[in-house]
Amino acid sequence: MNQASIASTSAHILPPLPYDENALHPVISSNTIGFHYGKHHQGYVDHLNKLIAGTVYAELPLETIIAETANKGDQIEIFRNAAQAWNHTFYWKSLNPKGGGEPPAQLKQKIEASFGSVDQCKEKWAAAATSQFGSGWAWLVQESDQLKIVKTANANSPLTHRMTPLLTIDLWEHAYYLDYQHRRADYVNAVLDKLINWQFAAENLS
Ligand code: MN3
Repeated sequence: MNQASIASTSAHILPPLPYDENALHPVISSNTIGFHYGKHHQGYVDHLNKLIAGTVYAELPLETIIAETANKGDQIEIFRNAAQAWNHTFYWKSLNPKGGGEPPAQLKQKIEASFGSVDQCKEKWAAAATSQFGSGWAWLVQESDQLKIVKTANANSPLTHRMTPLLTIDLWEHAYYLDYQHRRADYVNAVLDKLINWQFAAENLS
């Protein structure tokens, strides 16, 4: 096998979107998805492949690259692109055209135990999302038997803090600016009410 074919077989690929680009309309437009998935997410994957070619990270799964480059100052570009590639795939799965509404029963019980009610969970999530200064992510996570809302800056992930991500909302301006401009709270609340994929969260419970 020559070098070129080794590189092409080990390269990370952009996973397919779980729905059509226009499926999240009117909460998130196909215009936003086209740039966000087709340019930003693709860009992180392409940049990652360039950065890891010929390095010790070249053959490793994405999660391993994230774990092994987190908090290593000299590998920060690899970490950022690997984490952004992972975060975006997780974000697309966190949304569903038929999302929102009531969580499945077992998840709902855990939400009520941790936050009081589903509404209180969503309020805390929206408050974290709107108070994140600059770019980042707002997550529903599981830490032992407790559910929590955490926010991370830039590419950072709960994966490297021993927490299990259940759902995420992208807070980078490219996620909402074409549709909502500066109104991040409107984007976050619309996602929580109409798109959030509670079924996916239930599948992620450990
Ligand atoms: Mn993004």
